[in-house]
Amino acid sequence: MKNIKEKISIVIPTLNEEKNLPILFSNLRKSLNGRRYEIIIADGYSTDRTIEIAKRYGAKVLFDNKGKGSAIKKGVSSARYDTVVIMDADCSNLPDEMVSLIKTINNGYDICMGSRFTNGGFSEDISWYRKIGNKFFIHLVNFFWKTNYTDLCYGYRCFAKSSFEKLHLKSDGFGIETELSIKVAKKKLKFIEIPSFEKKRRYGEGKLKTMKHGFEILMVILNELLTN
Ligand SMILES: Nc1nc2c(ncn2[C@@H]2O[C@H](COP(=O)(O)OP(=O)(O)OP(=O)(O)O)[C@@H](O)[C@H]2O)c(=O)[nH]1
Ligand SMILES: [Mg+2]
Repeated sequence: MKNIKEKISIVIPTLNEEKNLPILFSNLRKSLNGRRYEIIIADGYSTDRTIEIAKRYGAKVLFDNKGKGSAIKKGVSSARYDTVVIMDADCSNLPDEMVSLIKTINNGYDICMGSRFTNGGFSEDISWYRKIGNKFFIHLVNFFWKTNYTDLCYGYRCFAKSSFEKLHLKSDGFGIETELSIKVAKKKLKFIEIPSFEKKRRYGEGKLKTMKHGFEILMVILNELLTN
């Protein structure tokens, strides 16, 4: 009998990623050869051909107008399988790393976070000022919640859907990964980081605005400090 955890739901938030999707879908097919998986595109009402392309490749498409975090939550809640991967659409995350992410869940972890800053990880995509911001937030989180995270604001992750649902995440935007990391520590879930190589966005423009979304992430940390 096939192990049920071999089946994977891949949730990908998208906003105008028409040029990246064909490359991503074809790389996913190569990397996951032989595995059963579904792709869920959680789209923020793209105005380009993102939806047409996603449907052409057989992905399930959902819509959400609140932001990346909200789209991810919707995508995860519609996942058919208990092992869920979240990743970006811009070809920054390598599908070849997915098997290592999934293995950790098969081995009993609740969540596995890709890390660009642990031994063996790297980013071609992060600017020096975002790196400083990320480091500052990591130190805050590690200090307050006694964790040893080496990365925080990185969206290549795998988890058991049932564990994700226990966290009742509130963030609708780019604070979702930070809230997830903090709540995993608060709830004492079993987590692990593995090295990840973040490539440069292949096509199109990044949607993250450093100051605006940096502030959003800081608010997530403060809010988690003030609540149980
Ligand atoms: N549904 C939805 N997806 C979004 C939204 N904003 C960004 N995304 C998607 O979320 C993922 C991460 O966004 P990016 O713009 O790549 O953010 P980033 O990687 O920090 O920025 P770059 O390094 O410039 O690429 C991508 O797949 C985006 O298409 C949104 O408002 N709604
Ligand atoms: Mg990106």
